[in-house]
Formats: sequence, C-alpha cells, structure tokens
Amino acid sequence: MKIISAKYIFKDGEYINNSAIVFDDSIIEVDTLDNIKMKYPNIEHIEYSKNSIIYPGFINLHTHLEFSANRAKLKLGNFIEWLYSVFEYRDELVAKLDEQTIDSAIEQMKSSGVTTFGAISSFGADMRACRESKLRVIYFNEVIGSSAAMVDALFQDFKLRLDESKSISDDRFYPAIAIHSPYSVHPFLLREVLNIAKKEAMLVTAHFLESKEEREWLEGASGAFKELFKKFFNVDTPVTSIDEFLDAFKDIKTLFTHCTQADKKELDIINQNRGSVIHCPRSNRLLNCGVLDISNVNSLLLGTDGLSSNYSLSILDELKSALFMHTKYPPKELALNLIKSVTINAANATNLNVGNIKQGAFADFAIFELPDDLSDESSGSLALNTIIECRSAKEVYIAGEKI
Ligand code: MCF
Ligand code: FE
Repeated sequence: MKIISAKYIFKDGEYINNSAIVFDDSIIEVDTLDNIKMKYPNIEHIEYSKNSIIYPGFINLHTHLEFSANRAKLKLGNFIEWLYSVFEYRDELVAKLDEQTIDSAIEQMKSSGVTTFGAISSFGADMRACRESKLRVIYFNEVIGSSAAMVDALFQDFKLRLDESKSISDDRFYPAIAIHSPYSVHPFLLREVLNIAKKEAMLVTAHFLESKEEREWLEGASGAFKELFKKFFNVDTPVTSIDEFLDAFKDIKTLFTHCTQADKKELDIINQNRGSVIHCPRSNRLLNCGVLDISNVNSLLLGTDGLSSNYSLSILDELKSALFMHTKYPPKELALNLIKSVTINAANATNLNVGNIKQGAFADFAIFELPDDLSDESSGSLALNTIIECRSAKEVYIAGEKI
C-alpha cells in the first residue's frame, strides 16, 4: 500500500487540490492529504512536484495494431484511394508485422499517458502481443464480409478468434467485438455476431458513416463505392441501409467510430441508445472524411485509429489536433471536454474499472507536469495546458506499478 499525491488530481471530471490517493493494485481511498497522512502515517508516500497533475490513465479507444508496419505504403488524402491501397498492400503489411513493431506502437501510446486501449483486430495477428502487454487492452475481434457465399466461413473464422481471445482473458485483456461497418458486413453476420455480444455482455464497436462515399453507397447504391464493390465483389447494391444498420444496435450500448458523415438524426439515435462516438480527428483529416459534429454527440470518446491512417499513436497528438479542429468552441471548454473523452467518458462507455480516480478503480495513473509559471489555475486552463504543453507523460502506473 502506498500514498500518491500531486498539486492536482483529476477526479470525476474535475481537478481537486490538496488531496492524495491510497492504493495497492486498486485505489483504496481518496481524501485530503492531511486526512490521508493521519490515517496512514507509516506507508510510503510518492509526492509529485508542485506543478503536477495525477490523471487516471488515458484511454485510446480505437487503433489497429495489425497495420503498425505501415509508414507511407497506404495512400492518404482520399478515403477511396486509401481503401484501394488497403486491398493492395494489406497482406504485405501484415507479413511485415513482428512483435517489436507492435510493442513499439504500444510504447508510443504508453508514453502519451495511455493505460487502456481498444485494438481492432482483423486477423488475430496482434493477440499475443496485446495479451503480453502491460497495458490494459479491449481486444475487438473484427467481423467483416458482405458476400453471402462467404458468410459461413467468415463467421467460423470470427468465432475461432473470439474463442481464443476469451480463453486468455483477464483484467488486462478484455475480449470484445468489432463490426467493421454497414457497407462491409452481411446482415446475417451482423445478427449472429450481435447475438453473441448480447449473450456474453461483450463490448461492441463499429466504424460508421466515415466517408461521403459510404453514405452515397448506403443511400443510393451510387458513388465511388459502386465501382469498388463491382470490381472486388461483383456486387451492385449495398447489403443494408443506414437505418437498418442502426436498428440492429438498438439494445446494445455500442461505440461507433468516426461518424463524420452522420447527421443530427443519426447521432440522436446513437445518443438515445446510450451509445458513444469515438472521434479520430487525425485519421478523418488524412482520409479527407470531414469533421465530426461534436455538438450532437452526448458521449464523446477519442481514438488515434491505426498507423494505417495516422502518423503516431500518441493520444496527446490526437488531443491537440481535436483542440485545433473544432474552432467553434472556446479552447478551455473544449480542452476540458477532450480530457473527459479520454477518461471519465471512456469509463462510462466501457463499464471497465478504469478512467476515473475513485475507490475500487484500478490504480492506473498518468502523471503530467505543467509549466512552473502557470498562473491560470481554472479547470479549463489546466486541461488546455496539459494538451498544449505536455509532449509525454512524466510517469505511468498500471495496477499500482510504475511501468
Ligand atoms: O478506421 C480506419 C478507416 N476505416 C476503416 N477501416 C480501417 C481503418 N484503419 C484500418 N482499417 C481496417 C479495417 O479494420 O482496414 C480494413 C478493415 O480490416 C478495411 S476493409 C475494407
Ligand atoms: Fe478504424
């Protein structure tokens, strides 16, 4: 058992002063420093400098580690060109993937203060590395495939990966489910896989309305997807509509990723179903997918996406981009909301014991040091300065251990 304290602690979405945390692998108590010292006079006290903040470890809810070998093979700048390049180079990139490449991708996240991440896994090639990582992982086994002829084989393959991930689950590795997208998953697969999710109470994520071309295809069987589907799958019409797809999730609290092309009506359906939106601003910019309308999102989360469509997995880089992208919000207010998106909002959306500093939560911390001449100590300013001034976390703890 130890005590940890700093000038500020980010608890329940706000900054508190003169406080301390007692922890082992979980948080035992949070109280004023004076009370804690009185109650626990003889245990080790780790005291961070006067400009430090203890955050719950940050949560990056969307990445694709299997694409970590990509630097510039996949074509950025246009969603459709990127998708063609994924088809062309995917096998090559996965063949190049080794444990060291995945580990260094995970290390990048950790340096930025991330202690829990969501990994979308298409093939299971990153399963061992995720399991062996010290970070906590929500391991989203992806299901993908729109052709009726392939549905059975794809379902079997998905179940094998899911079962394997279930057999190695523990409190740092949570098996979960990723539905790739409305355009790429056959309704049969969607139904069967969501039945498993419901039965086993697993977390579910899905890419949703990422590009204009996706909407054009789903609404009118037209646009650039038409040629792509004809060429690769000999198909002329989409397998589902936007409404049908959303309807399938109505009693599952789902994490929808991107939603850059979703309108108010669709975002409201997600809100009503207690769903969340994982915002990936840099990936959206680099694939020219537009900007998510965050004003219509109740539960905003943040993700870096993979190195397939981004240049780093630092959640601090992602926070910075989001801060500069949504110019209609005052910087301090937006910064505080963004810090919540990687902490308390993520805790509420995933129901995991992370993302907040409270009794019973895992002792996962990210400590950041702010400039020593900081004069504005308002919450918005602390959040803003964390985002613009910090290049990395000073220290990261998982289950009470410095890693
Ligand atoms: O989030 C980005 C962009 N949108 C969709 N998919 C992916 C992203 N990064 C990687 N992917 C993967 C996806 O999981 O690329 C493949 C899927 O396996 C594209 S499949 C048509
Ligand atoms: Fe993605």
